[in-house]
Parts: sequence; structure tokens; C-alpha cells
Amino acid sequence: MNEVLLVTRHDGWMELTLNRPERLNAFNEALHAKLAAALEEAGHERWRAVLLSGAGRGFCAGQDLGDRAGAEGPPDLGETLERFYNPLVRRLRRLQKPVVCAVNGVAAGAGANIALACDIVLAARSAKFVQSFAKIGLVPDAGGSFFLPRLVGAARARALVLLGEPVGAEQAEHWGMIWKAVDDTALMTEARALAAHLATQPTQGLALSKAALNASAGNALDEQLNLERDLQRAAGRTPDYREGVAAFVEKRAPRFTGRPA
Ligand code: LHQ
Repeated sequence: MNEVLLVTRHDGWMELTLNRPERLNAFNEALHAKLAAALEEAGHERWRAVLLSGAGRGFCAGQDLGDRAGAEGPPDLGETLERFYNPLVRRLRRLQKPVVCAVNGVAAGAGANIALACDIVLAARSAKFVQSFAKIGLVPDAGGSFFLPRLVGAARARALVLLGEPVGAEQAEHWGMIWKAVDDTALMTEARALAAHLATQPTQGLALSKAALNASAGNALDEQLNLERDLQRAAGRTPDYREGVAAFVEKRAPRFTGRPA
């Protein structure tokens, strides 16, 4: 049987490829389990960045809608979220290193929202994002009702959620839903270069920056100022801060290790 998740270990960073191309990389339990295990491994100090992408012509079509064929009675979709999607979104957000997402093709339903949960999202110009839940009587999940309005604003989020209309990569960039639309043929080269670059950067500082941005959505200014104080205190104690300042003063390129204080 084909591996449902391809894991490629590069120099300091991991590349994770959803690999059910015949189902546009829709999630089943096996894929959830493999991705959870890979993200667990990605938490290890030796990995300093992660790249998530999909095999074939799609990024991810969300939940595999054929997965429960033949099951009796109405499903408990809340339990599916509790067991699989919510832990996945939390893992991506809490991972103490940057997660780059290369959206190589259509990202639908939970697949779209998992992309939005990543830190830096690149998308092939031909890719599109669809909040397809409305088409099958569901509500946006995998954090979509949290991320989408914060990224694109309330008016666009409401229309996208209620209509389920696709948004192309360029529009998504224009709206601030993603970082960048990239030519299809350049996507993976650019995404890999970005992940490789991030893996040479001050990992602890990036992790603390990610924590600050994660908290910002729910904090008032005073709370956020206090948090910045605490995180900066921690960042100022890391070897990479010392190295960054030394390299600046000595007018040379820094050699960051990513090690904790
Ligand atoms: C699929 C799927 C798919 C299985 C394409 N499943 N096979 C969370 C918790 C619990 C439960 C419920 O949900 C959730 C969150 C969710 O994610 S709900 C939303 C689930 N996703 C969708 O509703 C999207 C369904 N897919 C589509 O609307 C289209 O396939 C899109 C717009 C993504 C792509 O359209 P096309 O480019 O025209 O491709 P296609 O429809 O021809 O799909 C290609 C193949 O992939 C096809 O199989 P076949 O054997 O006919 O070639 C599809 O059946 C299969 N596929 N999505 N989610």
C-alpha cells in the first residue's frame, strides 16, 4: 500500500506530503495518524522548520467523504473534530518552529483551513481555496471560523463561508489570506528554499514570535505588551540573540544554531 504521508528529512527541516492524490489528499484516519506522528517528530530540536504540501493535482479536499460509507445512523462529526482535526490545528499552531504550507492545488473544506493554520502559506497560481462546508450542510471547521475572518475580514469571510465559492490563489494573496501566489512550476522550489532558509534562522526567536502572534488574536493591548516583555526576555537569553548581535557588530553573516538558552 502507498504511504498516505510522505516524510522527507532534509538538512534541519522536514517535508511532509499528503499522499492520497486519487482522493485529492482527503483525510482519512490513517492520514491523520501519520501526520500526527510526523508533527510529533517535528517537535524535536533537530528540526527547525516544516513544509506541508500535497501530492498530485490537489492540496487537500478536507475530510474523505467516502470514509464512512456504509456506517449506520448519523455520524458524530464533533467527535471526529475532537479526535483528529482539533489536535492537528493545535499541533500546527503550537509547534515551536515555522510551518510553511505549499498549496499545490485545490484546498477544500478542512483542507483549506489546515492550510490557513500554517505560518506561511504559498499557493500555486492555479490553486483555489473553497469553504465547501456550505455545499454539504456543515459549518466551517479546523479553525476556519477563527482564521478566515481574522485574515480576510468579516464581510469576505461571511460570503465565503455562506456561499462556498472558490477563491483563486492571486485573490487569496490580494486579500491577505495567504502570503504569496507563485507560478505553478516554481511553487515547490520556492517553498523548499523558504523552509531551508527558515531552518538556518534563530529558531527559538521564531518560536517565541509565533507564540506572540498566536496570542495576539485574543489579547488586549496591555496583555500583549506584557506578553512581548516576557517573550523578549526569553529571546534575549538565547545563544542566537548573542550570535545575531555579534555578527552585526563584526559585519559578518550570523551562524545561528537554533539552540535554547
Ligand atoms: C474526494 C473528496 C473528498 C473523498 C474529492 N472525499 N473523495 C470534518 C469532520 C468530520 C466530517 C466532515 O467534515 C469535516 C471537514 C470537512 O472537510 S467537510 C468538507 C469535505 N470536503 C468537501 O466537501 C470537498 C469535496 N470535493 C469537492 O468539492 C471537489 O472534489 C473539489 C472542489 C475539491 C475538486 O473538484 P474537482 O477538481 O472537479 O475534482 P473531483 O471532484 O473530480 O475530485 C477528484 C477525485 O477526488 C474524485 O474521485 P473520482 O474517483 O471520481 O476520480 C472525487 O470523488 C475525489 N474527492 N474530494 N472530500
